[in-house]
Amino acid sequence: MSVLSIDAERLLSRIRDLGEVGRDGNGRLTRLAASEADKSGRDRLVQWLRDADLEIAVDQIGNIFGVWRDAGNADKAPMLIGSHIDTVIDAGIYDGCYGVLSGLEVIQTLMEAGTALAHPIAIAAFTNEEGVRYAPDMMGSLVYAGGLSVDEALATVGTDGSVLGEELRRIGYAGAAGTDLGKPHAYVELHVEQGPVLEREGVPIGAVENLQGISWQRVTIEGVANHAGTTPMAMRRDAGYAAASVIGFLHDRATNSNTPTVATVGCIALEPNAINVIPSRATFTVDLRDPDAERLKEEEAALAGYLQDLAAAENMTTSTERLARFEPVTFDARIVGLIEEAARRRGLASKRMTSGAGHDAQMIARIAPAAMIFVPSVGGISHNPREHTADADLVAGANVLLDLIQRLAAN
Ligand code: HGY
Ligand code: MN
Ligand code: MN
Repeated sequence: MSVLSIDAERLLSRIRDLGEVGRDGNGRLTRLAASEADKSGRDRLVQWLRDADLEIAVDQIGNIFGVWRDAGNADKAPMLIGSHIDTVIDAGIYDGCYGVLSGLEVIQTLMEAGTALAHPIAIAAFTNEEGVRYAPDMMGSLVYAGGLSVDEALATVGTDGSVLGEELRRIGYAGAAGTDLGKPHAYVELHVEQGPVLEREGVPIGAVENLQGISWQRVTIEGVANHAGTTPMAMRRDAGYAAASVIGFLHDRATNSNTPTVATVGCIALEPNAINVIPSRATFTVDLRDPDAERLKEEEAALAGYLQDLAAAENMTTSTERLARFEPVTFDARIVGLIEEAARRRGLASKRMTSGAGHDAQMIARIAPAAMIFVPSVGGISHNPREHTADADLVAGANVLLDLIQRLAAN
């Protein structure tokens, strides 16, 4: 197999270019799923797919595909390279976009080299990977893998009251039924690590062998509004205080657990949200994660028990709504080994690791052999405008992807 290399400048300039699409007046990058900003990012990607003469398809949940087939492999299952281009709020420029644009770069490099492969190569930009506006996250790839019906997904109501299906129609990305590439031959996702491990150990390539379980819930606590000045402490049914005690419970339990369990309350709202009114209601999200399926269940049960005790002790009512629940996933051992081999052939050290973040790969692993390649995140920072990966690491990761795809699509 000839040792090709990607066009580094083409990849890096597209990452920077897409990273400017969807910035607000304060320069913050936010391309929430099916928003105007997401449309602009999608349009930019589709233009690059068109410029590369790829076959373009958009399915009913708005997943975008670019496919390179030739006469020799047109009827074979595609080798799929994917990720996402939607972002969180005030995001960095690499999360998701790096994997999609590297996939495009790999295809163009192979096309330009006239490489003949046994399988078509396709890239996917999956809809709503982040799940910030519409839960659950990884929604587009979950629908593609058959884990959620497209009708149910399209009917999802967002945090802003919008309906996903209507928004996809509004931005022009509600694809036709039957636009389906079918089960991929295999799936690989290249992604920035978003954590501290590779940088701390000075290793340029992560061969991701598994991904932790994810539990998202929305918790509502009902107290009683009352006067902030006249109500003695013993008489209060303060939903704000109750929410704070849950947050403290989750943080302390995860911190003191000596396990990889992580717990996050990322959204919270108090009603009536007035400086001199004891909150009558608190609504907040709980994100629990653990690589061990049993421990994740234990964490969910511990939260449920705490809420029950709290309600009794403080004379309040609590309720929970499940927003997302995904079991831990183990990736394809053969592909993980090929990632290590591809890194070694390029003189790059690699490390087997677990993904702390959710990714589209965990959904596609339900229908095809799948694995992920990580590259280091500076300071382990992500979901933050300071997210950064060195150009050399970005290029190295894309070249390992290039070699791996040639190997996987060879037969
Ligand atoms: O939540 C996650 O881990 C991913 O960024 N959607
Ligand atoms: Mn991502
Ligand atoms: Mn993300």
